[in-house]
Amino acid sequence: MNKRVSMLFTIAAVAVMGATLFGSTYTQTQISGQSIDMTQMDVDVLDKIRHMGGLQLVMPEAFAETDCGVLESSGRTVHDFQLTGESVELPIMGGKTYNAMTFSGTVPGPTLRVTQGDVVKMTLTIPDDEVTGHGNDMHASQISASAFESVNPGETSQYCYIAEAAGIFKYHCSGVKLIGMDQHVLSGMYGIAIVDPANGYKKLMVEKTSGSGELDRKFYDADALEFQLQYNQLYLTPEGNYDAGAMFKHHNTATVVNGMQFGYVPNMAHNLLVNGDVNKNIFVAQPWNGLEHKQYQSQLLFVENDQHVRLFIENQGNEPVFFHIVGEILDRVVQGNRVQSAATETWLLGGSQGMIVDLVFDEPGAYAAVNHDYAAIYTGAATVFVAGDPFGLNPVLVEKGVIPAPVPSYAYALGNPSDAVPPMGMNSIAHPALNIHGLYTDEVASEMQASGDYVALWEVIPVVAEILTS
Ligand SMILES: [Cu+2]
Repeated sequence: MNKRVSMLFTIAAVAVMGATLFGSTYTQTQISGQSIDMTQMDVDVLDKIRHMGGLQLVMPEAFAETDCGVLESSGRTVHDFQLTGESVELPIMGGKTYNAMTFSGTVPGPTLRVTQGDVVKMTLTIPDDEVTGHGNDMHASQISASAFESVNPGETSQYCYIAEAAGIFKYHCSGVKLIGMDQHVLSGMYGIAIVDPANGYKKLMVEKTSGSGELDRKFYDADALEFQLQYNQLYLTPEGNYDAGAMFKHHNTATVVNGMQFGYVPNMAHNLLVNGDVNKNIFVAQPWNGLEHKQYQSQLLFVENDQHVRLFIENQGNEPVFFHIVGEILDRVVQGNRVQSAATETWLLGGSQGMIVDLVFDEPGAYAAVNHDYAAIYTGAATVFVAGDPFGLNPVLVEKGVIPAPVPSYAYALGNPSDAVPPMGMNSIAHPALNIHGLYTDEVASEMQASGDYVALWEVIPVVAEILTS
């Protein structure tokens, strides 16, 4: 291909990229003479880009180039964030598997946590036996997109940046020079970076009425018990392959939270504790009920009453998230490091948008965090929090010797699911225990078990059940 033709293809490719990814202001006229029909906004477009050999980024160097050497010796704290790109088979609801793509064998990928002003050194390694190249685009960075180049199997690449803005930020695979980016992200290659504000988080104010007509303000320390929830969709063929046609039509086959449909609902152990029978379900849908699911067995999120809880929430997907907690009010909504709302019922997240929700669970009970889009709820976006001891289990658990004394949350007996808990930050309250839960490969789950930092509930529950039923 001569230089002139090659340049035309690049222009056309950029036009198509703009149209395909960002909603087009390009018209057929503007790219007339090219072989791509812009009225065909479907899978064919991606196929044509593929046949052209990918997209070449020709955008100007809009942001300052960063150099790892300079940044590493800048005196700032440096975080070495290493990821691998791995295609693996992972389970979906209903006993089948799908062809997932992962960062480091987990969906979502590992969470990066830094403080505003720190340097991030992002290294992506693609193993020799991986079937495709991958890239990594971290939304916490502000560097030329050309830094997110594709990395081929058997290669390693890195870039560095200063995390200048506080907040929660998506990171995701950028495909092979943008080819297949949709497939890679919607098959599991996404995660978050949490950038803690340089001066820490703010204390939480909750308005309370006194009953005598006066308004009271209750303040909670900035330290909070933290969770992370990442929303996404799966678009799959019956064989478990990515279905681009379904994606273009927004016909998702599953709504996932941290990679799984209904990953945080009761299981057989909770049935036993509450109903005295492992087979008597306490929730309408318990697809990951049995011990045989190991790291995939559903687990609940346990919090104390009157405790400051901080949720890091990211919409990784292709559909909006109407975040709501059934039975609770979102006491504060923060985006970046700015308060957006307080005492609100629901907050909307568009695609690739995140927020920090601060709240206090006022009464003992079970609360479902949902994407308040009924299609999303019914296809997987229901996550159950249990606050305090709503089922009156403390006396039983103490009497049977499972716990030595009454506890303020069931996390002291069962732990909280590891994939829903971010790394510790500057205002984090440590969870009493963490159990191994998540869309992890068996290798990742065994490494976690071997570390001794996590509880393997599939081994502990039979022992506890024995005690409770004896
Ligand atoms: Cu990828």
